[in-house]
Amino acid sequence: MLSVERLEQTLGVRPFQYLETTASTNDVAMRWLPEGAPAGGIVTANEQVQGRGRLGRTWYAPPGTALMLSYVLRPAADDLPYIGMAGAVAVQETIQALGIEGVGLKWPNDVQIDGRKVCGILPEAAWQNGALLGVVLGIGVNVRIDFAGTPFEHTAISLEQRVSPLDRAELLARLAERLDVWTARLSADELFERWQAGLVMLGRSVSIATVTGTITGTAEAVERQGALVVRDAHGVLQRVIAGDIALG
Ligand code: BT5
Repeated sequence: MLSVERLEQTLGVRPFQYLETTASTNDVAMRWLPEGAPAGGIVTANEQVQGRGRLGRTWYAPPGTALMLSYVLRPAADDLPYIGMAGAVAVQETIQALGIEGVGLKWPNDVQIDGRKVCGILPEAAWQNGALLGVVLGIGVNVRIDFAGTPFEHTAISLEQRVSPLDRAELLARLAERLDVWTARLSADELFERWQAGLVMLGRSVSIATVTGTITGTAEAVERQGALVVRDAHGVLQRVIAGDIALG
């Protein structure tokens, strides 16, 4: 069970907000930023009724079944490209520490177990008068969502399908510690290298839906700031900054 008392036990002195129900933890954290939300602060909820994915998509998580958090950063603007990487690597490490195998990253920042999505990541930056006020790193992890009969039956997975039972408050504290480590080292080569090493699609045939169309080819590499380099059917290298990748 998540509760303020339980989270105080696992998070210790870390500033946090716990909501039984909220629209989106990212929205709460975005409102907290101008009020002085500290780096490392966390917003979490038991239920999110308007959870958001990228590009206006929705995030599915019935009450009590998932870890949903928004982690506050006060980074330099130059470090913005690395924040999603830090989230993905921190989640991957947290899941691996549970003894779960087959954990990989799907470009740019999904975390998968055996090719099924277990976590989605949504970093959002807040600006004030042209200056970066802060960033909210939204993370949703499937802990015990039963996907049977949902549109995600064949593409998603929950942690408890591998290790059960799990304590969400404990899991949150462990993840927060890994986020502290990597968000303190956003521009470190080691973060990039771990992210790159975790990516499952390098060297494989992919198709990527971008806002300007679909690119098919071989995922050859990732650039230091996260762009994906794809060799298309004509042998031309294409650089993709944002999109949705699928195998084949
Ligand atoms: C993401 O978007 O994967 C980012 C999800 C971020 C969610 C967290 S929860 C805490 C914080 N507060 C928020 O409001 N959001 C963040 P994207 O790459 O666009 O993937 C979304 C797509 O994944 C959906 O369109 C579905 O196809 C699929 N999906 C939705 N819910 C899922 C789930 N629980 N597990 C696996 N796939 C899911």
